[in-house]
Amino acid sequence: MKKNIDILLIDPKINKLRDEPLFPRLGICYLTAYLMKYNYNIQTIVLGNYNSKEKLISVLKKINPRLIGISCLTPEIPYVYKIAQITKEALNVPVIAGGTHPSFAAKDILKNCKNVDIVVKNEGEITLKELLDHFIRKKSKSLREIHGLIFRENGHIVETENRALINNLDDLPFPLRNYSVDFQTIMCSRGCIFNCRYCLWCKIHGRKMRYRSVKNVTDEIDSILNKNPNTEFYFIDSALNINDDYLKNLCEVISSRKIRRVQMYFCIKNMNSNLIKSIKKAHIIVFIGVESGSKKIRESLNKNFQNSDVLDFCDKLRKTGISVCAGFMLGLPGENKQSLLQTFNLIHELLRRRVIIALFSFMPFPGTDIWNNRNYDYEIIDRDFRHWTDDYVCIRTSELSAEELASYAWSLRIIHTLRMQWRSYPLKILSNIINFFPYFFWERLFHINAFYHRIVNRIFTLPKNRITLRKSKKFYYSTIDDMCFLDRISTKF
Ligand code: B12
Ligand code: SF4
Repeated sequence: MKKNIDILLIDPKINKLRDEPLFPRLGICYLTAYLMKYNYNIQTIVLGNYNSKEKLISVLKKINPRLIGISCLTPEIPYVYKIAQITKEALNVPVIAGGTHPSFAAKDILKNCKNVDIVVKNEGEITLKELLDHFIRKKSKSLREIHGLIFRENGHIVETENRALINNLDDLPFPLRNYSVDFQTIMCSRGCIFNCRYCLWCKIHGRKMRYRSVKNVTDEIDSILNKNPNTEFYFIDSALNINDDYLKNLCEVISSRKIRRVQMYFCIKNMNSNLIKSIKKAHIIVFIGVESGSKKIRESLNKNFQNSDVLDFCDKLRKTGISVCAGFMLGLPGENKQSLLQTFNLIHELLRRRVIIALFSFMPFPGTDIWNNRNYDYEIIDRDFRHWTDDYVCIRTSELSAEELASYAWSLRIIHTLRMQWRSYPLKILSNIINFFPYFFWERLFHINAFYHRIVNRIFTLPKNRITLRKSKKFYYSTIDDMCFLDRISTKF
């Protein structure tokens, strides 16, 4: 006999990057496994698989769950409102929202969308289980007694006490994954001892590090490899090199398994040569968040290291043959031509050391210190969250317009791409010329006038046409009839 589904968890994967497979995000995989441990019947769907309103309605009716849970990142919020509306039309069951955006904008969500009934803040496992106990098993706890909730009651918004963080992560069952994909995110810890002003990780999972035992992580790695030996691992922990002993043990485990590719985030700090050797042996690709070449901007982000620290750190790893990828954000609060030039110069030094560079646009996500403290030098110029993805520039600073920020970012991307090691002969020659005159190119960039910025923007960013770009399916994949009803959705905040 077909089991009744207690909760349907929805991953509203709207902006699908070209190569990103359609499998549920890790948060949903954790929630599913946790609820199953308590014998609840769960189903998850990734919205990219149901790309029309009719299909979604028919799937909802077929599954016929008793509750709906929707995970939500900031750019997804307007779509989440739409999904909530469709689910209410189709089923009229309680709709619960959780995840990064709801954790910080719970009241806005309840005010803006009457179809979302309850918001779960921060870590969701225990809170969601208690919600199911309440709705499905009719256990006595009233909603007011469940920690970590915000909900509507008789027209008023009620907020319950904060949920304590899960102490022993080994108690959590392994996330329920889709093993048909060759790429898995995995986490050994929750929390972060740093407090970068643009970050939400330390806010959701706290400032205190909570580690799984290496044995527990090893068992999970082995169970994944047993099901798919080709799996690549992307460790999403804040900075695994905070704890030398833990990282060393983890490296030993990784070295002893034949893993195709492993990526980890590190912070910039002195590492001893033995640890570096272990990292090399485990073939780990190291990601670091440098964010800016300007000391002043970095300090305002609470990132207190020098450019020389970044270069020393990369030198040490690169000399041992470890691949390093350094991430930068362009258009940070207080960004001006001078800070951009400092960033360009640092990138130049890193490229000489064959460090891979990843460039992102800064976005002041709700809940971050930069969002909360309006004394930072920036002004949001596009308040439509749907646009807050990828390379989009949604702010301006007192010295640079969004158009200028976008075109500097694109110019840097172009130069950076050309400076890569090309195999084809004409590109190789061009790349060598640019490598020879990098300062010339970069400095020229700052003397170019508004006409140049307009042209670059017209070609590369096309901000007003982003939805059209998505529809072209060449770059993006959209869902639910390309959200044809988006015009009617309000994104007030
Ligand atoms: C891994 C990752 C990715 C991977 C996702 C791979 C995958 N399928 O899992 C990739 C690279 C694809 C990615 C893409 C993007 N990402 Co990303 N990503 C992350 C990262 C590093 C980890 C997320 C994670 O797995 N966390 C671990 C889980 C366990 O925690 P969690 O998600 O918070 O879930 C818990 C709670 O939130 C809650 N919860 C979550 N969902 C729900 C639902 C319900 C119903 C309930 C009750 C509770 C609940 O319970 C969970 C368990 O405790 C975070 C940064 C970070 N360190 O958090 C950024 C982060 C989530 N990403 C972010 C962004 C912006 C994006 C993109 C939009 C970027 C872009 N392209 O422009 C895209 C969106 C892609 C998409 N369509 O989904 C932002 C979100 C900011 C925001 N305010 O929403 C973050 C926070 C990074 C940042 N910039 O600060 N990302
Ligand atoms: S180190 Fe990373 S996870 Fe920690 S606060 Fe900074 S950006 Fe966030």
